Amino acid sequence: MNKTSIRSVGILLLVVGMNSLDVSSLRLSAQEPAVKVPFSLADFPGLESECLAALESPDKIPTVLERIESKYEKDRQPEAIRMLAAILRGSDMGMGSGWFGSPKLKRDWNWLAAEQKVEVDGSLKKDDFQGEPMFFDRLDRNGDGVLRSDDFNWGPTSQFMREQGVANVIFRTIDKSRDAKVSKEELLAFFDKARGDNAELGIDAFRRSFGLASSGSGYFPGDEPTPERLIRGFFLSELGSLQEGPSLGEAAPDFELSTQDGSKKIRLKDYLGKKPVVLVFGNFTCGPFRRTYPEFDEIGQRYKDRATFFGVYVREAHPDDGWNMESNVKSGVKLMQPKNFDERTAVAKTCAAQLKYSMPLLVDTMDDRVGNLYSGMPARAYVIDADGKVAYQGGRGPFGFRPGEMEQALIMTLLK
Ligand SMILES: [Ca+2]
Ligand SMILES: [Ca+2]
Repeated sequence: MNKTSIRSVGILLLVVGMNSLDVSSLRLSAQEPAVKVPFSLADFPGLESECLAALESPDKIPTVLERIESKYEKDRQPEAIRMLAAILRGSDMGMGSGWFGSPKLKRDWNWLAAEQKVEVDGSLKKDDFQGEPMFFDRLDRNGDGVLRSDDFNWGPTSQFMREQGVANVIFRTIDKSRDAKVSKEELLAFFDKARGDNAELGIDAFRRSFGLASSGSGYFPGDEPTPERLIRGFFLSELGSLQEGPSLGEAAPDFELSTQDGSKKIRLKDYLGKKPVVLVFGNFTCGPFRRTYPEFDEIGQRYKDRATFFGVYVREAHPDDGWNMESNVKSGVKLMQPKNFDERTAVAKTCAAQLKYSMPLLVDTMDDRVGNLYSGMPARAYVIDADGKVAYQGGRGPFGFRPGEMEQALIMTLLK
């Protein structure tokens, strides 16, 4: 980080909201296969114990890698294989590593530019925008009054994403209560702590208060996983679904799930073919999900008359009997992986109350059917067109879980 970006940090704090992006996600994207490849653990008997044994004796790692990777052509590996290989190779878990890839979008800036009849490398002013002014304002991510390709770039090189990465570290440091809001008291407490014995806060002391230089892993102290923890979490689907979800343009797979209060069963099919449908997958023990969900809920309220929103509650990512997180304990979130549907529903109910869900929250069944059908674990967002086809599959959480990106996809669905 250079001095300019450190100086802009105070301003960013005021203007940039919270999302799930960590500094660790500012990495290059991995190569992804164009076609999804089916994956089943049944093809690899005994793989988990083989992986765990290889961690004990690292000279066995190449043998395990050979076993899993040789089954597929190099550019057609299923996401689960890429993830497992990344763990075995000791890769940092961040955007671009393992199965943390790009979102799938039916409509992007190129689509919008063609629709609005402007050049892809040109720009679009508000007066020339064909559509509601509110849509323009929401698409204009950096608020400079024109739409350009950079408003739609969610990749690691975009200036906006770099700013958000920095802003998130600052925000998380000051938001001691971890409720995704900075209060005046929290800001003053931060100021008092950071200035030390001085009356005012200088730039060096300000910068050092965030530990930006040492927060390379993106984890809070005590949260960084061991490779063994990652292997176990992988095979429990706590790191994420081993499946990849529907492709873009595919009919949204149907499901029926109960709401967290048990008041009704929702069948997806009954809501398709009218308005777009947005699905927001998540679970309470996923810290980035808790921090980010409020933004999804705001979007849900903003478009409540134009689209149908459902939350889907899935398997815990960080239960106390799995990859338990110190940061969860500090936030008062400590629970075991639910063993039956009643237990999962009880956690979903707590989640809905604490995060103030305004959209219905549906609870996935214990076989994780919908979480696997949509690859929704630990957190992920979808936009389904009014014709029932998948228009947006956000990247896997935590790194790909981006409310702003989902909102742009939804707006473009509504513009069509
Ligand atoms: Ca702009
Ligand atoms: Ca707070």
